[in-house]
This record gives sequence, structure tokens and C-alpha cells, in this order.
Amino acid sequence: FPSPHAHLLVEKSFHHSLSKRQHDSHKGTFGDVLIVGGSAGMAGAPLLAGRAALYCGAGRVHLGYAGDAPMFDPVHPELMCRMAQDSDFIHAVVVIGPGLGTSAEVKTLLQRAIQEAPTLVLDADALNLLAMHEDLQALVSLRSQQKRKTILTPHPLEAARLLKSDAKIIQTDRCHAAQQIAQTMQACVILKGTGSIIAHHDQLWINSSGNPSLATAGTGDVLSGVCGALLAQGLNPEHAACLAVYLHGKAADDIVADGTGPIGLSASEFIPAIRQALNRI
Ligand code: NPW
Ligand code: AMP
Ligand code: MG
Repeated sequence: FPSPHAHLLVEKSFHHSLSKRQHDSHKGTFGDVLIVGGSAGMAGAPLLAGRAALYCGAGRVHLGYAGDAPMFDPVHPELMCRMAQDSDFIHAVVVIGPGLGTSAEVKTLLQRAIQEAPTLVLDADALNLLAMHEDLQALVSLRSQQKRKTILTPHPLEAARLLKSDAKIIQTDRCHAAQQIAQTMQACVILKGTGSIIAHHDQLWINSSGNPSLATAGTGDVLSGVCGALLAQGLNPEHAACLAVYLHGKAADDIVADGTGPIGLSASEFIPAIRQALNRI
């Protein structure tokens, strides 16, 4: 193992992860998730994240669109859609980045999320914007002093942009790269890709689940929504990150074991399988 602090994530790492639902619980008990993203041409990304948050047990899921907001999701009319600028960033776990784009207008949305959200997941274009703007990186690292929780979910190229490196170099020492980002941002980091790494303070976890059926557009957007839902239900960032990554991979393994895939699965198809894995764990 690369470090004495590294743990392998396997099924038995997660016994009693989400506590049993109380008989008198209600939607307020399970928290609100707000997904912020969806510039022109990428309206699907927030839908994937939002549907994943819904299927992983968030009490209410809101979508804040940076581009033209759909009035509702006909597949999941439970999702509440509006313009991102009119969304409430304070009373939800905010997941920002899926399909967000990197324009000057969306930079303002990201700054708001970093400053207002008590709990934040930074994915995709939110990470690309951070790489472009050091002032935003400084604001992210301030969050830990304010006792605000943050997860970053880079894939290797997003990690390379953050570290001003290149994806090949990141892949040669993935643990080190994840730890470097965690240290700079004072946050929990998921470095995605085969054997995703979770880094938080001096702790490291390495995921054992997952397979190449996940190598398709939108699976990262799904993962960010799973993280949001687990945070909304009260898990701390490192626990939410580890469980989200494990379930995401386990769902893919279950689908392949059932005889569908690994070729030709679409990101949407993983979402019900993640729900099943969560309810079984
Ligand atoms: P290559 O090809 O090897 O050079 P980008 P994005 C690399 C949204 N989406 N190991 C690899 O580089 C997202 O949310 C919207 C090694 C790959 O080609 C973002 O906002 C969708 N390398 C936006 O699109 C569905 C790896 O990174 C490149 C790697 C752009 O996000 C799709 C891609 O990185 C999408 O999610 C690995 N494990 N993984 C929608 N339906 O609306 C990735 N790479 O250029 O940052 O583009 O990730 O597609
Ligand atoms: P993104 O590139 O943001 O859409 O994220 C892709 C997601 O799929 C991440 O959670 C990756 O860890 C996962 N993934 C992609 N390819 C593989 C693979 N070959 N094995 C396991 N997980 C993968
Ligand atoms: Mg992605």
C-alpha cells in the first residue's frame, strides 16, 4: 500500500452507513440538495446529478440552471427546476459544476456557492473554473476555517488542471495528487478513475468497486449527485465520499454481473442500481 494511512474500500467498510429511517421521519429529515450547472448544450448533466440525488434519498432536489432552465423534468417531475441565479444556496447541500461551462457569468455563481453553501460539492466545470481563478481557490480553502464542508471530485484531467500538471503525471502517483489537492483546498478530494482515491487530511482510501462500463459520458455527473444526497442525510464529507464512490462502482459491478454490459451502458442506467446497492448495504 502507498501509505500506512491508506484503507481499501470494500463492502464491509460500510455497515450501518445511513441510519435506519425513523418511523416519523419526513422529507425535511433527509435534507435539500441543489444542483447548479447546465449551460447551453449541457442541460442533461444536472438532470443526471439531480436524479441520482433523488434516488439516493435526498428529501428534496432542486436544479439551478445556468442556461435556459427546463420547466420540469418529465421523467422525474419531483425535481424542482429554476434559474441558478434565483436559487437558494444557503439551505441546501450545493453540488456545482455538472455542465456549468466556464464563462464569466458562471464564475459569479461559483463564487456565490463557495461563499454561501454550508456544504458544497465541486465537480466538472466548477473545478475547471477553480483552476483558472486562484482567488476562488483561496475562497475554497477558507471554508474549512469556517467549519463548512467541501468535497472536490476531479477526474485525472481536472486534477491536472488544478495542479498545473498533466493527466499522465497525475496517473503515475494518484495518491500524491489527491493529497496535494486536499491540502491546497483544505477539503475532501475524490480523484476519480479506476481505483478512485479519496483523500482527506492525512487519510487515504482506495476504492475496490467499479469497472469500465462506467467509462461513458455522464457517470461523473451521477457521482456528484450521490455525494450531495449522502451529505444531505448527514454523513461527513469523507464518509459520504467513500460511500458514494463505493456504491457507484458496486452498481456498475452488479449490472455487469447481471449480464448487461460492460459495453453500451448509459449513465442513467446506473442510477437505479446505485439505489439498490445503497438499500442493500
Ligand atoms: P483524453 O481523451 O485521454 O485526452 P474534459 P468532460 C480525460 C459535462 N458533461 N483517466 C480524458 O482525456 C461535464 O459535467 C455533460 C485518464 C477525457 O477525454 C462538464 O461540465 C454531459 N484521463 C463538461 O461536460 C455528459 C481521463 O479527460 C477528458 C480520465 C466537460 O466534462 C458529459 C475529458 O475531460 C459530461 O459529463 C481517466 N479516468 N477521465 C451532458 N449530458 O450534459 C477523464 N480523462 O475535457 O474536462 O471533459 O469530463 O467531458
Ligand atoms: P467523469 O469523467 O467525470 O464523467 O467521471 C467518470 C466516472 O466513472 C468516475 O467516477 C470514474 O471513477 C468512473 N470510471 C470511469 N472509467 C472507469 C473505469 N475504467 N473503472 C472504474 N471506474 C471508472
Ligand atoms: Mg465529470
